[in-house]
Amino acid sequence: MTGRMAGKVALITGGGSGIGRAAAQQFAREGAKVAVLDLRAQAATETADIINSAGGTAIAVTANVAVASEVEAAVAEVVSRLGAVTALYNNAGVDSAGNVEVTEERDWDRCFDVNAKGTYLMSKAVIPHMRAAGGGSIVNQGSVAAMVAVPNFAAYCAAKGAVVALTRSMAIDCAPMGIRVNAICPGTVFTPLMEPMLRARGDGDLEAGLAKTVAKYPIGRLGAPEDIAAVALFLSSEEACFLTGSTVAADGGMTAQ
Ligand code: 1HS
Repeated sequence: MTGRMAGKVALITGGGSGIGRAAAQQFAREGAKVAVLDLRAQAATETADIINSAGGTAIAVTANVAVASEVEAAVAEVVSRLGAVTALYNNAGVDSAGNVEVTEERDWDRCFDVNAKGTYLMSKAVIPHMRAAGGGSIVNQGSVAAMVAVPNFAAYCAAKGAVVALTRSMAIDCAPMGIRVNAICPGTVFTPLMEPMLRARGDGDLEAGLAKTVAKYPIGRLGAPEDIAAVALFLSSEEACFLTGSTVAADGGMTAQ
């Protein structure tokens, strides 16, 4: 199938690597013009270059999603270069380590700033353009950690829970504007974000940490970035026109147990 995103302008945060890069490529392949936003300019540029070399249309923009002025400037740049954003994928995220007792305040704040506040700030900046364009789709990155407890991941569990609750809130507020808002709750995907957690779980041994983690997944493997990107693509396309306020588990059965 091709052209599922024809005529759309997609903005993907955390597009410089992992799930965000896979999503940027899939959205572009389906005809979207893609803005790849990342904190790391070089990573964003690399993703945009990959897409442009393959015949797609992409631009790179740099911003910290947790800083309002940077978000506003980045969205203004995207709108002036590509047009109104009609598909926003709030994918950028950071993790945390530790239970409540050992979590440092600055790590708690960073986790909420990027995961929860970043989703709020990006959506706040994009919604006026989306509404003026007649509607669109917002996909927020939740996590299985919003649905079940993950040991020693307190701030992350809480921040992702906030993202899922915010998704429902935005969905009902944005429905009259023709904007659908859904969340994906991925299970662990082997990306740079997850490597420290996996290593710690294996007491420093990445392979051991991976094996322990895979054992939690009935499907017998961790996710690939492309697995999650495909769900984001579906939710952003017209095929999902009756979905809003939904939380889609993309977790190989992890939360079905
Ligand atoms: C990707 C993600 O948000 C992971 S939370 C950790 C879940 S698990 O792999 O330890 O079961």
